[in-house]
Amino acid sequence: MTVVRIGNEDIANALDEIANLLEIDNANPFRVRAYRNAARTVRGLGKNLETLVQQGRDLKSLPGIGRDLAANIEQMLDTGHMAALEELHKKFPASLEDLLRISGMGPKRVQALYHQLGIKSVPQLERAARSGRLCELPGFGSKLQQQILDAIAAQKVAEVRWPRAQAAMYAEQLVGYLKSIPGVSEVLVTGSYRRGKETVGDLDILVTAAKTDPVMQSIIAYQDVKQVLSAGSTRSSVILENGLQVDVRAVNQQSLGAALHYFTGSKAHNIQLRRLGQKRGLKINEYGVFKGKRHVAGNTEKQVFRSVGLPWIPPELREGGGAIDAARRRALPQLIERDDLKGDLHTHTQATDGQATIEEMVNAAQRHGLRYIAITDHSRHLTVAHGLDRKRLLRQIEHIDRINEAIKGITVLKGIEVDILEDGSLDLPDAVLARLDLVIGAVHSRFQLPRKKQTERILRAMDDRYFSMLAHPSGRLIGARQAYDVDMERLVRHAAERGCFLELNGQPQRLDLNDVYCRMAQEHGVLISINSDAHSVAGFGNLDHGIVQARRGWLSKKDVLNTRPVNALKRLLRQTRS
Ligand code: DGT
Ligand code: CA
Ligand code: CA
Repeated sequence: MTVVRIGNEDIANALDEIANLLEIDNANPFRVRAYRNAARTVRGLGKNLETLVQQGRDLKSLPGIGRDLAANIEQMLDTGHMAALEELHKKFPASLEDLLRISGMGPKRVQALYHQLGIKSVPQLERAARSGRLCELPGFGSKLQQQILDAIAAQKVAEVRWPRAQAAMYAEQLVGYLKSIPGVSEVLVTGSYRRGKETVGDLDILVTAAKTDPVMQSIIAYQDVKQVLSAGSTRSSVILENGLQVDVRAVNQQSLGAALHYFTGSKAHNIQLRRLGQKRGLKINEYGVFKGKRHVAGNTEKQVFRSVGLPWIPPELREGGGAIDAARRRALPQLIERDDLKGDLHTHTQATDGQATIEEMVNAAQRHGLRYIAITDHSRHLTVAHGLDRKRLLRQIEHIDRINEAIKGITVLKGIEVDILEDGSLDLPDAVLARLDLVIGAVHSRFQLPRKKQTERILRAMDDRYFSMLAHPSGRLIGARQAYDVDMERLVRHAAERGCFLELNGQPQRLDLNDVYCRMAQEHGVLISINSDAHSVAGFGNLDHGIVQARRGWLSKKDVLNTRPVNALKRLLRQTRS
């Protein structure tokens, strides 16, 4: 019951990372070796460093651990971070460490690639290898070049992550199945899924039951299981037919809150919280909160947080990035919820590439509790979607006017998703755009423009007098297409100065703005619109995904444009034109 998960591995990893980055930095080889030796010592220790420190043991007495290293380790035990590592992180792009994870790539090789060819990321390495440029480097022959390409290909297969919405379908089925097992009371999905990450590596499911054996037997017998990785009395791992891994753990009721907290993670968050516990003489693990051997809390998550003097932190914020600090200062945001949304500002109809009529979309929006909906079909440049030209758009405008006269309880706004052309101009003349309530600009072509050109293209589009909002601002499609190269901070700043809005597109493959850029927009006071981009009546479900991403971006109701009542919204839209 009272086993502690020891952070030795975390510490050793940090020390190794420092050694790698120092080596890339051409640091003194003795220093590099000191970090590597220390990592090895920590790994082979056989005793929990955390416990040693608690017992007052001097870390300097360990082989290969001098004063500086001891201080580094104690700092990590204390705060969850090592300042020495953070300094190095500032110096090198994070993507450099991805290079080190490619099999066969040590720090020496990465150092050569980085300093001599300016290669900083796996895609850059792949391009260089394909073009044969790697052979220019001393020590890099054509054989190694091919090995690198093979390793990159293998890594792509191994690192499949699942879009959350896709994993959700499997999670829901499995949860239903587990709930139907006699004796099972709670079935909860934890891990990155519960934190709302846009992709998940695997599913982590927590079950409470009177008896755990039948649960474990049932999971292995689940019809969709392809392979059993491990099967124990309280924990099993299986792989489903589609390749998705599922870890199932059974716990007893008095540990439920502690287990839910632990397996929700993130790991970085768990480490930070455990530190807080230690300062109060508490041990926090997946079984509970302990004072000595006494179980003092753990039935509910709230209790776990309360044991360290904190309010409950929403899972979406548990990434180890400042939520605990905010909680301590009682400054956690009141995160936005689905019911806060009053309308949807990005939808498509049969007129272009949608599947439903305007009327059908409006009815569906009403069924989803919305008070306004903007019809924003594509513009003529997007020929694959049969984009609207001036004449067809004017006809749609009249049609919407007639619908608004006839309908009650919902307002239909007239809009367009207009292509931003390569030179930054919009795909329809201002005289037509002026007739609309809102104009959403979007990039659908020339994704490969260099950063400067791409950025200036979009800035110029924003400057159009009738531009209201930038759709899916980075253009990425999760698992399929990288974001185009653009200076997002400049876009955000410009939106703030220009007084226009940014979209958080709720399509599960887009979810773009991502969490980081949501926070950036919020800091600059740019309102974000959470839109479904629905292409059918079923598409309004995307709003739920958008909300999860917005919560990960720390957004509250006030930060989101379409939480405003229709009159306030119309005023804000008009202001973008003044
Ligand atoms: P994923 O599956 O890659 O999308 O990310 P997670 O966060 O679901 O990670 P996973 O499935 O490896 O583990 C689930 C949770 O269990 C994780 O968020 C925190 C907790 N956990 C796992 N390993 C450790 C560990 O070594 N130390 C601590 N403190 N927590 C851990
Ligand atoms: Ca997981
Ligand atoms: Ca897992």
